Amino acid sequence: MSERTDRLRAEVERRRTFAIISHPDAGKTTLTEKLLLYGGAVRVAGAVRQRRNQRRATSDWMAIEAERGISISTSVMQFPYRGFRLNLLDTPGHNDFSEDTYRTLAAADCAIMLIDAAKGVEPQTIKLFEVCRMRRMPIVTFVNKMDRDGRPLLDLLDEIEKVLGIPVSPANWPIGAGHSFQGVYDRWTKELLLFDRAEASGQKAAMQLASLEDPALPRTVGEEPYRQLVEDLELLHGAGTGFDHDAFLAGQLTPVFFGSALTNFGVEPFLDRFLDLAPSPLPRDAGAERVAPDAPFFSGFVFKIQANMDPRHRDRMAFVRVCSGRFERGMSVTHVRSGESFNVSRSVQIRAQERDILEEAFAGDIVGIWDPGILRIGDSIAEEGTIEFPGMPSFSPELFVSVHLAEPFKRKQLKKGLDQLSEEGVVQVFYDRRRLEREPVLGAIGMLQFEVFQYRLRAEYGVEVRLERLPFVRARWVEGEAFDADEVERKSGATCLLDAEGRPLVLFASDFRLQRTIEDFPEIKFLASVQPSRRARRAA
Ligand SMILES: Nc1nc2c(ncn2[C@@H]2O[C@H](COP(=O)(O)OP(=O)(O)OP(=O)(O)O)[C@@H](O)[C@H]2O)c(=O)[nH]1
Ligand SMILES: [Mg+2]
Repeated sequence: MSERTDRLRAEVERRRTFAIISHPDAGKTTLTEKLLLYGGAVRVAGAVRQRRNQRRATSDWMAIEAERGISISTSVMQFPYRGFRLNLLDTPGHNDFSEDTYRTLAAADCAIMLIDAAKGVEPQTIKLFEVCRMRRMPIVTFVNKMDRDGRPLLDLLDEIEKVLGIPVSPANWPIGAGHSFQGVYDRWTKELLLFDRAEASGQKAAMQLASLEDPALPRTVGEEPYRQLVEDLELLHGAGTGFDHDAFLAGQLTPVFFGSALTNFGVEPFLDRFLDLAPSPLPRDAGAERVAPDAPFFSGFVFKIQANMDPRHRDRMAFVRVCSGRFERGMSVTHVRSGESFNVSRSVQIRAQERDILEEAFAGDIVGIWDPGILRIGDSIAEEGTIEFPGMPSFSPELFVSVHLAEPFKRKQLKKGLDQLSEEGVVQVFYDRRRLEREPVLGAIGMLQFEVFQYRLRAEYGVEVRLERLPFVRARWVEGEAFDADEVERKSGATCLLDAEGRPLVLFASDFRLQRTIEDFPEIKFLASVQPSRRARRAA
């Protein structure tokens, strides 16, 4: 027993599970790629914005991502480094895909927040930071693109503190910026790390250790960068916030690192320090219980579902964040919502779209399992069938389209695609109350979601659809015995539909209409978000 507990503890200790977040284009995927490079998981890092015949980023593997050079869904990557086991989640920055990012944050224990040195704190970064703060998640800041001329760094730090309202503590400091960016000074070890330009950005950048006291240093790095570094360090010494590890773990202070993911400068020292800073998996709330990561039973939850990741095997994979115990291939687990048990005969470790058979996993790990047809985002699975982690809410969409099939005989494929893509959360799907599946309505937060839907429907299901914009801007689920869809439609001019679980939802053409309806029907509750219903449903 105790030997088993010791093993569990040791495995939990060496796990680090983190998400990379930021506004679009700050360099999350590029940094991911470079972390994989240093972790030895890829030999040559691919350029994100690929040109024809060039490699592309491991984590932006969907065709539409490579085409556009943006990430549209979270990629999961696992790799070992220095005895640690890393689970990295590369999230999409675009606002239209923010629900995917929110769900991913539930599976991470800490976050790396990227700031573009030239652009500073951008709107989407603020939103994501707020989500992390709500979860009291520790955040490490990486100021990226130091190879470009950016803003004065002290101003930038000031902006992070003011806009995000979190004290910053620079862990290292760059020497030179833009073309002259050549290294970082580690404020904790008091070492200066100078980088050699790599042959190509796909290769590691060699590093040399130097001392600030070395009289030859001004000559090596240039008089001006040297003078600036000494001056900045003095300023920081006087004014900078000291580092407090507990405050960091509580999400009340963020250490800041500088580097350039593109040229690899600063990536390695960042990774080394990050692993020391980042927490290993912590206990998690499951209803009234708190589940310890080294508890003697396996438990976890699904935070993402994706089908057709590998065009050769059209299958449906659920991404499970392990929260406790030891997961073992072939084990029998209970699907907590339905109480049904199933055997996890196929489980994989994921690296973007590549998979390796996974025999065992521990708290913090992300495991890919084949969905036996009952799993939904937010579902818990456990060795002991009573452990249930908080579900993932659906938020009411603000954009709506109706779906029209170009070839009527493909109705069956359309239905398959609709079911799958809505269960993945690509879009939400709603049905007419009377004609049911005839004319589905799609809901989304952003237009790009519809594009992805259309693209994937074509690529993965061979179905061509035309989408027609509907004039609604708000939707609310309704609760209350008194709800009578016909009456609400008649009186408020709204439209009532059913969601995929058969729950009524009302669409409004304006905020004014919504307000009026709320006033007209005081006995009905209008909800902007809902938890998945407890009812188990078997996918067709
Ligand atoms: N100069 C410079 N460019 C960089 C650096 N890091 C990334 N880039 C470039 O910035 C662009 C966006 O990089 P991505 O890594 O795709 O950004 P992202 O944050 O993953 O973007 P989304 O996933 O779409 O939110 C690409 O053209 C990169 O080559 C850097 O350190 N320096
Ligand atoms: Mg990306």
